[in-house]
Amino acid sequence: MNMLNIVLFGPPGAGKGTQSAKLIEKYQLVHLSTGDIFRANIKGGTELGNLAKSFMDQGQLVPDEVTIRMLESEADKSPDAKGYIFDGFPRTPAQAKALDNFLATKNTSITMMLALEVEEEELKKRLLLRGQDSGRPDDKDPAIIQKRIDVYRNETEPVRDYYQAQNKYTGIDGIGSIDDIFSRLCDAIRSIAN
Ligand code: B4P
Repeated sequence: MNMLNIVLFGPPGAGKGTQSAKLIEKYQLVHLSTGDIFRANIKGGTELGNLAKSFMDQGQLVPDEVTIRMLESEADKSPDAKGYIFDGFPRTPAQAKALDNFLATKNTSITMMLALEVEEEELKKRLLLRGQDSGRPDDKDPAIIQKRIDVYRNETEPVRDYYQAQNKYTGIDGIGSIDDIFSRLCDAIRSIAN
């Protein structure tokens, strides 16, 4: 059986983490969130965590080399997966190329990119709201939130073109209730994966 490998894409606060939680349950996929893995390392006080924190607290991307190595070792922990949801990865074209090469060594590939589309004002609102009780330092400061959005526009948006060139890109309206957006994602998966 072919694996179902989904890149869930979108700006900070678009709902990637929120929708991933629902998708992994429905499709029995392995969830690989680079943001979550970094935060777990920060909590555990590991060397990787300390390095990641110095970038994340500034709203910057963690360097590609570190992120790619970490993602691959995390994916290797689930060799029998029916598929993966890549949440917050790839965030640069170099990460996207590395992911293609990595999956090729497993005789599989990305099935589709689903890109959540949400405008900037709504993103800022959601992140500041989460910042009130999540304990995430990168959600508390409007200047850091703006920096993350700028980094997304400058460094991450080209990843969309990378998948568009492979005919794997689908845009999804990311405004509305969490359940409505989830239905849109499921409809897209149904029409593409079959
Ligand atoms: P991430 O952890 O990926 O965080 P994020 O972009 O803020 O998105 P997240 O998934 O958490 O939020 P969501 O949209 O679900 O990255 C954090 C940092 O880690 C990056 O800035 C970077 O430094 C580093 N990093 C991670 N991956 C990296 C990589 N590959 N390369 C380099 N660096 C990397 O939700 C946001 C909020 O909106 C939530 O509070 C949610 O409840 C709310 N929400 C969701 N859906 C909603 C809806 N429909 N309506 C209203 N609110 C909604």
